[in-house]
Amino acid sequence: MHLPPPPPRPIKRQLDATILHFDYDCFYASVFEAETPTLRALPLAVQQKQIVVTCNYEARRRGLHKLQLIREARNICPDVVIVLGEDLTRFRNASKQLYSLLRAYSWNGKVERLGMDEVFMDISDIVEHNVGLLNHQDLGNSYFCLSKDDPTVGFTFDASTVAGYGYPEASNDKQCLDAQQHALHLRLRLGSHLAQHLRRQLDTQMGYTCTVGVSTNKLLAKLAGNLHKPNAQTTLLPPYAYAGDTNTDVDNVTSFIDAHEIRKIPGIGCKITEKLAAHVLGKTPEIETGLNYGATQEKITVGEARLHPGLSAEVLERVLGGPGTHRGIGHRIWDLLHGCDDTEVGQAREIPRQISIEDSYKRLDTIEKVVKELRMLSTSLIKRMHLDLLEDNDEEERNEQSNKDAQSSVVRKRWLAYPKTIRLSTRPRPGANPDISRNRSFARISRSTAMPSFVFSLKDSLEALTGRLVVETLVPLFRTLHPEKTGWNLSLVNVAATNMVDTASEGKGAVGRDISKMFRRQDDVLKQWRVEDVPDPVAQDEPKRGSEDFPTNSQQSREDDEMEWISDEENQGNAYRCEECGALMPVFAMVAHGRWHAHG
Ligand code: TTP
Ligand code: MG
Repeated sequence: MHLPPPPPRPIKRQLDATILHFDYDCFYASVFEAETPTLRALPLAVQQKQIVVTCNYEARRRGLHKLQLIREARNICPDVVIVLGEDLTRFRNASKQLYSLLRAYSWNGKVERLGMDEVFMDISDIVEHNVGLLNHQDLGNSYFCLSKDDPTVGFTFDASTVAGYGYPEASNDKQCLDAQQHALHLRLRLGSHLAQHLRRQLDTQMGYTCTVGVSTNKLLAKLAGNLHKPNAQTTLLPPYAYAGDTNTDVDNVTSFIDAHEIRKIPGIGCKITEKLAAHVLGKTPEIETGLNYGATQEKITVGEARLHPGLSAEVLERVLGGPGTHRGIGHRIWDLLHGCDDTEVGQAREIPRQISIEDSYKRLDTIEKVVKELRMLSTSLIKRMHLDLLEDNDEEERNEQSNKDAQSSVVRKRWLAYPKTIRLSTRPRPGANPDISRNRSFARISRSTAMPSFVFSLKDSLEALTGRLVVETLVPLFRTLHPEKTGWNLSLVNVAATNMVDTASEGKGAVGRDISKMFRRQDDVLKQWRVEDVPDPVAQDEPKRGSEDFPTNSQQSREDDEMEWISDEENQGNAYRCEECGALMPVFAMVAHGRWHAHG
C-alpha cells in the first residue's frame, strides 16, 4: 500500500537576528607568530605528539596541512620550523585576550566562545540601532555608531555595499527583492561592515587575522565563513525563505546548504552521518580507519539527504532515534538540513562552565602508568584553575588591604568561582571480538565526587596539592571505575573541575558582585581561599565549616568514606553502546555481549 507523501513542512527559520562567526586563522601557529613576528615569513608547524595540529599559511602554500604526520611534513618541506604545542597555556591566554576584545564591542553581551579559536556574536541590537541612523538618500556616506552612549564613537562606511565577499557572488542585485528581503539585505550589509571593523581591530591591536561568516543564525554564519579563508569574510545574502514558507525554490540558504556534505554540518557527528548515509544509500557505508577514523567514506550531501524520497522529520526520528539519543533528534536534524538553527548565542561568561584536561594513549593498562598520568593531568588542572578562576583583588580591596596591613606589599588574589565537583572519565578500549576485529567505541565512563577543599588553598606547593589530589581523590575514583586490577586498556583519561559556583559576577548561578564584595570585606569568610604571592609563615587555616559552597569537614569525610557520587548531568557516555544492535550496557558486559552476537 502506498502512503501519500507527508505535506511539506513549513520552514522554521527566524531571520531577525544578525550573527557573526569568527574563526581565527591557523590559530596555534598565529599565537607563536604573535609572540615572535619573524616566524610569519617562515613555514611554521605546531606539533602535538607526532602530528602537525596546525601550520601557518606559508607552510600550507608549500604543501603542508593540518593533521599531517611530522615525518611527512619534514619530507615535503625540509626547512619547516616546528614548534611544540602540547602546553596549551599560551593558546588559552591568547584566546581569552581576543575574546575580551570582541566582548568589549558587544551591547547585549551575547558573545560565545566555541573552543579556543571560534567566537559567535549576536549583533542584532547594534545593527538595529544603526539601521535607524541611516540616511537612505545617501547610504554611501554612512556612519556606524559603536556606542549606545557616545554617538561620536564609530566609523564611516558605505551602507549600499556588502563588505567582503557575498554568497552567491552574483547576487548583489537588490532590485528584485521584496520589502522584507530588502530589510534583511540591509541588516546583513551593516553586519558585514561591523565584521570588517572587528577583524581590523583584531589584526591591528593583537596581530591576529580571522575568517568571518555573517548570516541570521549560528549554523549559517559558521558555514558561510568557510567559503573564503583565510583573512576574509563572507555574507550569506538574501533571499532567505522565511518562517512559514514551504517554497524553497528562491532561497539562497537552501542552495548554499544543499552543497555541503552532511558530516560538515555542525551538530551532525560521525554516528548520525553513518545512520543517515546508510538510510540514503540503502546500505552500510564504509568507515575510514586512518587519521580520519570514524568518518564515512561515501560522502552524502545535504541536498541528497533532504531530497531523498520520503525523508521527513518523522522518518529521521525513526532512523536516527533509539536508546541513548535525545528525543526530537529527527526534528533537530531536519531543521539543520534546511539551514534552520534557533539556538541562541550564549551570554558572555568570564568563567568557564568547567575546566577539563585530558590526554589520549595508545596503551594505558597498569595502575602505575595511570597514577603517573593522573599526576600530570592534575598538575595541568590546578594550573588551569589558577589561570582561569583567580583574579587579583581590585583597587578598592587592595586599598582596604593596605590600610589593614600597612607593612605588607603582598598582592592578593581571590577565586572568581569554585568548582564544586571533580570528575574522572576514561575511555576503555573495547575487547576484541572472536574474529579479532574490535567494536568501534567512543564511549566514556566517568565518576564524580566533591572537589576536596584543600585544592583551593595555595599556601601548599603545586606538587603537594597534586600529590594529595591524586592519592586522596582520583585514585579512589579510578578504582570505582575500574575495580579489576588488570584486564583494562584505556585510550583516554580526562580530569575535570565542574559544577562552577560563580562568586563574583552577576547572572544565573552567580552570587552577585555586591554580595561577593560584602563577603570579601569580611576577611575571615574568605581568608582560607585567598592566595598570596608571598609564602605565609602563619599556620594554615582549616577550611571554614558550614560554608554553603563547600562541604564541611564532616561532609567531606563522609563523602570520601562512602564515595557518595554526585550525579553528573554533563556525563552522557556512562555506558557502552553495541555497534551491531545499539543496546546500551555497562562496560563490563560488552565482551560477553560481543560473544553473544558472534554465536548468532
Ligand atoms: P582549526 O580551526 O581547525 O584550525 P586552525 O585555526 O589552525 O586553521 P584554520 O585557518 O584552517 O582555521 O583548529 C583550531 C586550533 O585547534 C588549531 O590551531 C590547533 C588546534 N587543533 C588541535 O589541537 N587538534 C586538532 O585535531 C585540530 C584540527 C586543531
Ligand atoms: Mg581556526
